[in-house]
Amino acid sequence: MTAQGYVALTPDSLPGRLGVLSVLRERVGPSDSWQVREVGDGNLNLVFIVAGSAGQAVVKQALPYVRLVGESWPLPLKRSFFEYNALIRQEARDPGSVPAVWHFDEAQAIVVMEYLTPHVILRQALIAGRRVEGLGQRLGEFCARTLFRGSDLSMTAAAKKADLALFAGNVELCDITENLVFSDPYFDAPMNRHTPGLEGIVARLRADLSLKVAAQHLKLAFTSRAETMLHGDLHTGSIMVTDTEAKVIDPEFATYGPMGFDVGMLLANFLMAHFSQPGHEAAKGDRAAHQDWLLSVVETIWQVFVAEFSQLWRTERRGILYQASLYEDQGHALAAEQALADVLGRIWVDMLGFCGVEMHRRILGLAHNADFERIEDERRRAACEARALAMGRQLMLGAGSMPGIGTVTAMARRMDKEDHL
Ligand code: SR1
Ligand code: MG
Repeated sequence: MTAQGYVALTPDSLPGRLGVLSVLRERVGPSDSWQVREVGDGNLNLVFIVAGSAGQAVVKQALPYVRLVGESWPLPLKRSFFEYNALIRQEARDPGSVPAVWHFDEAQAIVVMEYLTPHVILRQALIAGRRVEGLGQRLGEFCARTLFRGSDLSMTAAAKKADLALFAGNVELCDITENLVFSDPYFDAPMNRHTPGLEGIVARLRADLSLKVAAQHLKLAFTSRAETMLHGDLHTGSIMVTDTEAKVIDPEFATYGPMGFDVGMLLANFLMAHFSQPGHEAAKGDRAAHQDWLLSVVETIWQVFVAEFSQLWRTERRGILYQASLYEDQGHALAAEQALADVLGRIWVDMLGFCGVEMHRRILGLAHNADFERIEDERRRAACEARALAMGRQLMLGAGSMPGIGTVTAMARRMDKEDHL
């Protein structure tokens, strides 16, 4: 027990401790009917599925340390508070995009929410070669709606500044991103690891001075440009899917940051899924169609993001930035369109850089992706990872001169045929 009375749940203790919650009794049934399983496979938290006579629920509880590493790396329970606050904002900004939150207990760092079924983690579906209908559309909309509506383009100045202050407290989770994403991959940091066989390309990347500079420019953007409320960890392990639906989970890394961050992280994870596919094929080329589909999702996410963001710009721009009073109301609607194109152009360049840095850290840093890790043959895994590393470098250094999303997917197709080891 901590000083504040926090105690980690176990499957045995959960019914006795949470059975008093009326929301759980109504949704799941009386606690003597509950079956509890701990299913958390992420890097940080406990996740329980509670099944009873009336239904099911998820109980997520933060641990006071990083689960992936152990008690030697303490991590504050307050991340649960940021997750809860991000979830309710995402629901308001893009209704139906996240699981319904039923209860929050700040002292115990517990969020009780809807159990998504028959959903699975998107990353596992992509590794298995499964497709999700409408995935790019849904994720593009989610990014545009949450990023636009969480910013000074939409919020009142007072509400935005209050949220800026609230999420500024998420110091320790931002610190993880600041170190693990933007710095550790570019030197021999203690927690780094990589697949044997990558030594040559790793040495070249770490000796690439322009790349180190680009990574720190991106870190500067992340730490200083509080443009909107980010999900903060939008990878394919933070999305649950059926064959036709996608929901976004796990926004505990939420913070105010640059618009391009979430989209960049997301596209990076689809590009890594693409590069990992040859490692999962049973016969040569049997994942080619799946690779094409993954790249089509990359294109759709970006295209839908642009279309939806533009639509919101034209219809919901009620914040303090680029006011209609300055443009449309003065007969200068064209200037508003010019400003939109400029803003999207900046998001595009940022997005490509964040995309590249995420591809590097998932291969060179502490927290790797199952897409690659699941490839047992190390030589094969290294060959796939080397292509992703090369593409990440190209995105970070070439971000300012990439004309469109088709260039990105064309580059991924070309690099997939090259040997970068
Ligand atoms: C120590 S936490 C490592 C990673 O897991 C989370 O999902 C974030 O991606 C973080 O960077
Ligand atoms: Mg997570």
